Amino acid sequence: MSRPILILNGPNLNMLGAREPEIYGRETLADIESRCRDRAAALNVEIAFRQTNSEAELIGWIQEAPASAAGVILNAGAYTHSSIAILDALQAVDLPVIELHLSNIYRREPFRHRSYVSPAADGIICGFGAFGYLLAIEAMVERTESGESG
Ligand code: CA2
Repeated sequence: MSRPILILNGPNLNMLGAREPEIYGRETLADIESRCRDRAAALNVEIAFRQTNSEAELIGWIQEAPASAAGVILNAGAYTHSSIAILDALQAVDLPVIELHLSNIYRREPFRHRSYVSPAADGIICGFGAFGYLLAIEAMVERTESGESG
């Protein structure tokens, strides 16, 4: 069995569906996970889907990824805009990384325009809501199964 794609979600994403539906949509994170599992099954790949509000836990999962995962899809939430520690962790990991956001961070407040994740990402998907998670899985499967690196 091949290694799972690790889908990591950062702070406050456990609140999805509860507030700000005009920005983040009405689906809960559990709804999104369910859609991801359906898409992964259709593509015949495994996923591990996680959320934490802790920067340290997110970094720990990134550090452990090479031992168990095929690639990392990361919605780092607000840590995207603040965490050099997450950037350092990602840069130490020799795996494909896709940066993911529900919203188009470049159409929002200026402080969201800077991403500390992007320099470590193979690609970025943002602005497509929950559908972006499915796009990211497709892109990761294409990247890992074709053996592309650049
Ligand atoms: O668009 C995204 O996916 C973000 O990563 C979401 C983060 C935000 O800080 C980033 O700039 C962009 C915030 C997630 C918090 O979501 C909530 C949803 C409902 C209620 C409260 C927070």
